[in-house]
Amino acid sequence: LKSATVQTTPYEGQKPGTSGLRKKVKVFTQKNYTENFVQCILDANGSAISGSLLVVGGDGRYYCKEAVEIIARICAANGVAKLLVGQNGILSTPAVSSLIRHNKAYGGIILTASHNPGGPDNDFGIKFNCSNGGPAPDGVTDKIFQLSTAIKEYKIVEDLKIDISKIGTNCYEVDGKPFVVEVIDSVENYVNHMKEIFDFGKLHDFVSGKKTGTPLKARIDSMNGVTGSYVREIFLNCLGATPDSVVHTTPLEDFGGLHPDPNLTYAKDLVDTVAKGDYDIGAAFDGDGDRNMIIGRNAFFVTPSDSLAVIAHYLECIPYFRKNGIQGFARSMPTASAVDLVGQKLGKEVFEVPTGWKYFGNLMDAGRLCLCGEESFGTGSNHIREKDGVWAVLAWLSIMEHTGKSIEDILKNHWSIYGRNYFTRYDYEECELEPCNQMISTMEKTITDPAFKGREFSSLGKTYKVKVADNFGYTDPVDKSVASKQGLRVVFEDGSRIVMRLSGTGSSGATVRMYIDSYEKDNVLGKASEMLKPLINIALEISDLQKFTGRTAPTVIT
Ligand code: VG1
Ligand code: CO
Repeated sequence: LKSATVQTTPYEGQKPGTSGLRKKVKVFTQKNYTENFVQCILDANGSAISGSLLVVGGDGRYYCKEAVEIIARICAANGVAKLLVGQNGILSTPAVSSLIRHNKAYGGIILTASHNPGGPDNDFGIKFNCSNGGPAPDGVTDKIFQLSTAIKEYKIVEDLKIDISKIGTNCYEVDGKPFVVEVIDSVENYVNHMKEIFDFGKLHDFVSGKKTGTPLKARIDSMNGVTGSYVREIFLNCLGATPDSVVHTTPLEDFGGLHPDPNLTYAKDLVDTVAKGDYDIGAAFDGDGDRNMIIGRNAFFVTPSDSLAVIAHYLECIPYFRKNGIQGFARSMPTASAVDLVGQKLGKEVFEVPTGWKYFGNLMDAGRLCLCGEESFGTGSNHIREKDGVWAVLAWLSIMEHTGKSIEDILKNHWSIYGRNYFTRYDYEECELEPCNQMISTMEKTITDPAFKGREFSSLGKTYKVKVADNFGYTDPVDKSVASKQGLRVVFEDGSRIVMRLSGTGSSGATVRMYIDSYEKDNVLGKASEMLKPLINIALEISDLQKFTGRTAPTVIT
């Protein structure tokens, strides 16, 4: 086979966001659009690409298979030595991270728009991960974007054909050099990795009912996303769960029309079913398998911020942490600070990073971080460099097995020790971009005015006094790289916080995210929506959100 050089012209807007480039499928299918971006990923890595091993796969959404073929042809022409490709192009995001690490690959290309809907009229995405298995840092994504604004040509092997439906090794000769595509089982490596981390023997006895006499009553909902194949193997075959414990386990190109985002709005079917039925645990994942939602009996909701703190508290019941030790913890800035309290008690470092998993990687590589999470249903550890939905459910099952308690009792016990961070997030999706930019810049001016500090805001009989307010900036403790303007935050005297930022994962318009966090030492059994009402009113007042967006209510509340 021979490579060819194709002339092309740049496309605007190939700027990776919080987690890769995400656009409508129709944008990616424009002539040379995908080709340009893939060539820029390779070019951003310079000569290291020649002779390299890359992992390629995605969440199975519409256009994944076509994209795998394009990537293979371009990689072949650019001197990549070998690709590991998931069968049918299927690999969850955590599975790619694990494969990169286990195979000491140079990196990986992940095809997903995560929790965004799929199908011909919806979203697609491409993300590059580095040799540590984690999302490329800002320095690399900035370079990819710069290259995309000036690209003139890409290299491709037009005649390269691979059957990615068959497991096996395909060898080619390209420009006189060998090029190999190995199509691998999508789940095997990941499942083996989970077996090393958790005590599958104990979990089997707990889930199958050998320990307690009755099988665990679970409803694990893959929302027609990529986790289906992983969930069937792990929960049914390895842990002996009853067949009806898992639902929506066939990955579909359009996720069956579902919005594969595990939260109270888009996983409503799960929440309603668990609320009505007889279940000990309900769980859901997003399209690419890195997010998780955990609910208990009667659909008792575990906020992701609390989930992180509880796992931190019980880390020692997981063999991986007994073996490797417990380093520090971390959370993204908008995430409620429940885990900080566990860190304090255990004498561990706790880091606060900008939104997006890429900021955790350096700390993990430096041996300072073993567990981290985000309020956006992301939880994970240093076993890989992505958040990991199935891992989170296995962690929760380990805690349930270890304590013998229900999810609700585990949370109530946690709050009685540490106090409770009430938390909610309001999303205003698909707003007009310009007014949202104006809202953020106006609010930034307001809150960074020196007169703002010390101001008092009152609503529904509660008064909050401003302690500090800024646009969050972060200096990486390891490589000292700086990320500025990562979200507006107003912190009050009692530690309560309002955070406001624009989403970096949408494919059209703007999504405003408003995060409200309030800590109570003793009053821990209230209703979050009631407890947070005053602060929500104050946030709407300070931001003037209604005026700028024209919205009187959010599209999603969690
Ligand atoms: C959102 C979440 C963020 C998460 C990111 C990627 O980003 O808020 O916490 O890391 O999605 O998650 P944004 O910029 O839209 O707020 V996923 O599951 O898309 O890989
Ligand atoms: Co995701």
